[in-house]
Amino acid sequence: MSLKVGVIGTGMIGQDHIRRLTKVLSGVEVVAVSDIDEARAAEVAPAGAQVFASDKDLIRCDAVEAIVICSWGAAHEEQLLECLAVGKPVFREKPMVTSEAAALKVIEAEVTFDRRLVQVGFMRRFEADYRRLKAVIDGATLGAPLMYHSVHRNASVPEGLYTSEMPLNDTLVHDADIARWLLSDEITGVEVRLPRRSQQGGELRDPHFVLLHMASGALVDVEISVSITYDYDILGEVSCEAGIAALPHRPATVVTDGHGIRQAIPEDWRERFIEAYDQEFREWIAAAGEGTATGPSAWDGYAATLTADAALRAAASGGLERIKMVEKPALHGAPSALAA
Ligand code: INS
Repeated sequence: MSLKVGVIGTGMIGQDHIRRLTKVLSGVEVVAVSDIDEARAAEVAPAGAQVFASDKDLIRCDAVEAIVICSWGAAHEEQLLECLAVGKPVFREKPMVTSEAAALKVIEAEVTFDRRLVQVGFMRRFEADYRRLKAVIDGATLGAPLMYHSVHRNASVPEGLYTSEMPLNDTLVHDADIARWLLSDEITGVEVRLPRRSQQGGELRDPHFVLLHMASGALVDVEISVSITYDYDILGEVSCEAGIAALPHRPATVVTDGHGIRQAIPEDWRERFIEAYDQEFREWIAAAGEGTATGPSAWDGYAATLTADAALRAAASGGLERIKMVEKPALHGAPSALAA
């Protein structure tokens, strides 16, 4: 039997997920679609799917068993709370919400429901290379992780849509989440340095150099470049006490010609993380079919929101901005290092 899914938000990532859910994955059917732009929703809705003008109606529709939210901005909070109110599993693209208060409301609603329903779209955790890297760190053959170097380069970002705060509250959240997950640690403070400004970014402040302080004392440095022009380049290397573990370069055809020997790099995140997104949804479908959620949780969404807020403060203050988390609910796993 197929899981009957409603998709809210049919922009770039929403359309990519509809393609994935209808053409790539099995055991799932997109039965409803909604968007503030109803015409666009109608255009991209798979044959037979109902098109809703209101996201609330889609969430409450009896034919919809689980929801995928890919909408933009402040609507997230209300949509998530609505899914939790009706007890339907929900996949929420990152960022989960845009304020600490909203994140806490989502956590509280899920704890009250007493079952995990929310999965947040941190797709890197589903990629085989990141999973192998984590297995090496967890195996502890290299000793404790001391530093993680994360490189996050976008060739360009959508003009007009991608605003000057987004390197820190939209792009950085991936590195923050993967650092917490790889090192099994929490972020306690954030510093941001602004290097010489790139002329390629137009009005945007680019690049950013971010330092994440972890509860264990490990440090994570992150390069965020969003106008690097060449391609979508993601790198990661963990320095441990007795060795280094790094992400491999993606396999690609080796081309030799008059310009030299080279291998192509993916153009954008849809191509770079295509398998990760597929696996993320495979696991979401399996859990949602059981009426629950696994993978990145509302707690992880909360941690990302706090990191983004601290990073924005740090960019303004030039100093170290501390993060203080509430006590971690049992529903979201073992108490964090910060809970005490
Ligand atoms: C996208 C997406 C990408 C990230 C981009 C961001 O929404 O999350 O993975 O590299 O910077 O704007």
